[in-house]
This record gives sequence, C-alpha cells and structure tokens, in this order.
Amino acid sequence: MPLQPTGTIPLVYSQEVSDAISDGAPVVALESNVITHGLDYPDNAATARKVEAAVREGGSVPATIGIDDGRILIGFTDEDVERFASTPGVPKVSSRDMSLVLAKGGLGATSVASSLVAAELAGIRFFASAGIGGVHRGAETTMDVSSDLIQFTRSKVAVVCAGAKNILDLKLTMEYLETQCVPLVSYRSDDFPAFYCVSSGLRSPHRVDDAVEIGRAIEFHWALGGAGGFLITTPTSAEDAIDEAEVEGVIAEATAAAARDGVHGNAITKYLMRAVDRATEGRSAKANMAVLISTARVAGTLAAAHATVISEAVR
Ligand code: PSU
Ligand code: MN
Repeated sequence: MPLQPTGTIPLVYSQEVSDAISDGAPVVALESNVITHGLDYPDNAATARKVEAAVREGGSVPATIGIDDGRILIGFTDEDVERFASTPGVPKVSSRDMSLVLAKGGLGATSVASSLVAAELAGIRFFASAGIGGVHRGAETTMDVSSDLIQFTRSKVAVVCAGAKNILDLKLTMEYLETQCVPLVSYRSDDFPAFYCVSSGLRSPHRVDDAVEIGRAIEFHWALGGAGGFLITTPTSAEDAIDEAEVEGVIAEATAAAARDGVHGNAITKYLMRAVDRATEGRSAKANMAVLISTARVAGTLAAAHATVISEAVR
C-alpha cells in the first residue's frame, strides 16, 4: 500500500472523467455503496453498467466513486465495477468513515454522503442515486438521521434522486431538508417520490418541468451563497413502480423486528431493504434496477442542461 503524502487527497480519475472535467463537459458522480450493498452479484454489476450507460444517454459522463487502497477513485473502469460488485464484505463508507478507510487501505463503498465529499473535491457538480438516506422512522427516540442529509448542507453538488424509500419517515425527511435550507424541486411531477413508488403521498415544495430552468436555479442558489447541495427528484415510471400499500405492512414489521433484534447504526438501512426484497420476491429487485437507471438518465439530462447554463454565462 503506497504511503500517502501528508495534506494531499489522493484522487485517481478515469481518463474519460479527467477529459470531461478539463473540457467543462457535464459529469454525474455515482455512489458505489449501491453496487456492494444494494443488489446481489451479478445483478449489481450489470445494473452499475446500465446506470453508467443511462448517464451517457442523458448527455453526460458518469463518474462512479469508490475507495481503493488509500485512494479515491473518480470514475470506475469496467474492471473496477467487477471488483466492487464481486468482492464480498466491502465496507460501507459514509462521510465519518472516509478518513479511516483511506488510512487503513482496501476497498470502500461510498454512500451518498461520502460520494458527495469526493465529487466536490473532484470538481463535479452533479450526483445521482435513486434513493437517498433520510430521517428514519422512530428517529425521535433513536436519533437515526442519515448523514446524507447533513452532507447536503455541506457539499456544493446538485443531487438527483427518486426521493427515498418508504423504510424512512419521508415527512420528517422533508421537514429536515426545509429546516436546513436545502432546495428541493420535483422535475416534471408534483410529489416527492418514494424510490420504487411513484409518489410518497407528500407534495413537493416546487415543481419545474424545464431542465434549463433547474440549471439556472442551481446557479442562483450558489450565487446567493448557498453552501450546500440542491435536491432534484424524479419519479420512477408507473410500469416499473411498486404499490405503496403492498410494502407498508412489511416495512412496519421489519422496523419492529429490527428494534427487537437490536439492529441499529449503519446496518439498519440494508436490513430493512432486504426485508422488503424478500417480501416482494424479486419484484423489488427489478423495480430497484429500473429506478436506478431512470434516475441516472434524468441526471445525465439535467447535468447537460446545467452545463449549457454555465457556458452561456461565461460567454
Ligand atoms: N437507500 C436506498 N438504497 C441504498 C441506500 C439508501 O434505497 O443503497 C444507501 C446509500 O448508500 C445511502 C445510504 O447513502 O444507504 C444511507 O445509509 P444510512 O441510512 O446508514 O445513512
Ligand atoms: Mn443511520
């Protein structure tokens, strides 16, 4: 393992991402925790490749983020995708864990929060993940609030997502974002989506149908001194969606079982997700893949529109 020079952040760019950044071309960062912890091998590898292809279809360059032996990868090669997808036991790395995993060496799968840290360091302005972390059900006693939400207040990166899963308390999640002054806009829909459900039943504070308008709003947010991110939601398609009523019972049961079994901290998200997967017998895995891909495609489009706003401003 190479010795890290003091005071420098070891970022390793893929050629494609490095070229895109120097050309001012739109880039969308992606997390790797969804590869290692979201789906099983080989679905996870296949989906990661389709997600990257979807960002390209949208008109941007994908940059999957991960930690590899004391370095932060900014853009995966095909071999990196395979390695992360097939290596068992890659640790989930959120913002608080990054320094320790970098110092220790080995692979690390970045969450939304830690991917935002890396994206900002790399000069990438967009990030996409279908499901962000949020305020957990019962947070009033457990205090379990995902560090994704805190990172949104710190990293100047626009985040495109399909909302968050119903395993969370989505109402409290939206309250938290409002309190912390994080802009929230739904692209071409009225509601805050719930990952593989088209709607959470909660209305979004803003709806915008024009991609360039969103790009301009992002630049205004930062020009106004906004210190952190800007959240944009896009729902999955109705054909790929799962009915909310169908998963609600499972989530309530799994949440109670987790409390009984003493599951807490960073293990709870995966525990609940797997309970829903089992109950919906593979349909949720399919819905999961579909929403990851559709979110990435929209992020590719929005990042490209944002790039046109910036290039017009400098002209
Ligand atoms: N939500 C999903 N799928 C995921 C995650 C969240 O629908 O894979 C992962 C993401 O990496 C996210 C993290 O950043 O879980 C949040 O974990 P926690 O709740 O422990 O902060
Ligand atoms: Mn947590």
